Amino acid sequence: MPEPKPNPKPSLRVLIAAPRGFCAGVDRAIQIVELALERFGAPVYVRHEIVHNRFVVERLKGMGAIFVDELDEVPDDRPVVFSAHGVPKAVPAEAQGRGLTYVDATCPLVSKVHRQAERLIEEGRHILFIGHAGHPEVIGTFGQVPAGSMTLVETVEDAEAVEVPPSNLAFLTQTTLSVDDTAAVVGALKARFPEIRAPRSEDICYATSNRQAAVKAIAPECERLLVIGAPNSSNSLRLAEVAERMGVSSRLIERAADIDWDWLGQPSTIGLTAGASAPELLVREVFDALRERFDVTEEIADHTPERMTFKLPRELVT
Ligand code: 10G
Ligand code: SF4
Repeated sequence: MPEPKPNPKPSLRVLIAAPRGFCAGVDRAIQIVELALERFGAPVYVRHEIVHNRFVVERLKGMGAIFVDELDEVPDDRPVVFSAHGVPKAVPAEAQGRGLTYVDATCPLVSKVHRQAERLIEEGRHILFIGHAGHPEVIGTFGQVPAGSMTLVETVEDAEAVEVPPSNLAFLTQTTLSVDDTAAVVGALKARFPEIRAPRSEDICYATSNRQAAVKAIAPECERLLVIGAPNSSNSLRLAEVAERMGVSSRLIERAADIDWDWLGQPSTIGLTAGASAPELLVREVFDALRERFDVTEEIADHTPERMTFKLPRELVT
């Protein structure tokens, strides 16, 4: 009797979005922690997750980083790194007051928004800040200006209802928002306050908008989309949202073990992408898990090549 043939695996085309994964600010922030560990030895304290990814955080913990929520958990004689999302001014001020050694890993594109906020306040304007309540970047940006001089606007409804002085207004935004939702909120603000001052250039950063555009480019061909990213990662959540709005059922997963195989079913084409804080290693891990169950064809859908890099803080490279 001939051996029964094993069932062939079903075919699956995987469209891998590009760009995806680490942005220049995340790359820089992780390097800062690694360099601080080299320069100062372990332990190096990090205030808040350096970027919103458990895998990245665990790896750095393994190298000797200790993650804390607030500065009062940092001993006087150890260095501390501030996360890529930025911190209120009070945080470096407190570190200075205590004589702590600190390195600021705030992304330069977030710092740019901080400086814009300061300038607008110097001009006597009130700022409407478009962002998500409670996110560390929003807390950091509010902490650049005096209390009461900035008002949070999360939605079009907020923009239509917000009560602020009618003149001398400006708006700024978080860097990791939905490009489409933000355009709608800005539209509502401009309809109510035609004179409102807009930022000189878009605050939503290149990495956020490129990753959303890359998902939009592949979504029409996909039956499902997997986004690798953490549940507290704003930019990653936005990627799943973009696809959902185009009618493509999407799931945010941290690792391959999170794939819901019943939900995935047996599609012919799926999309795969990763938020700005998710390492490429996890993309390969998910891809390998797909390969165990499917006969996979991989296609990289390169949308907008990225060449952005940021300089490291001088104190770590000299
Ligand atoms: O998308 P968010 O802001 O939640 O952060 P992340 O750590 O997931 O990704 C990198 C983006 C930043 C550091 C915020 S500018
Ligand atoms: Fe910087 Fe944009 Fe990355 Fe945030 S998402 S760290 S602003 S490059």
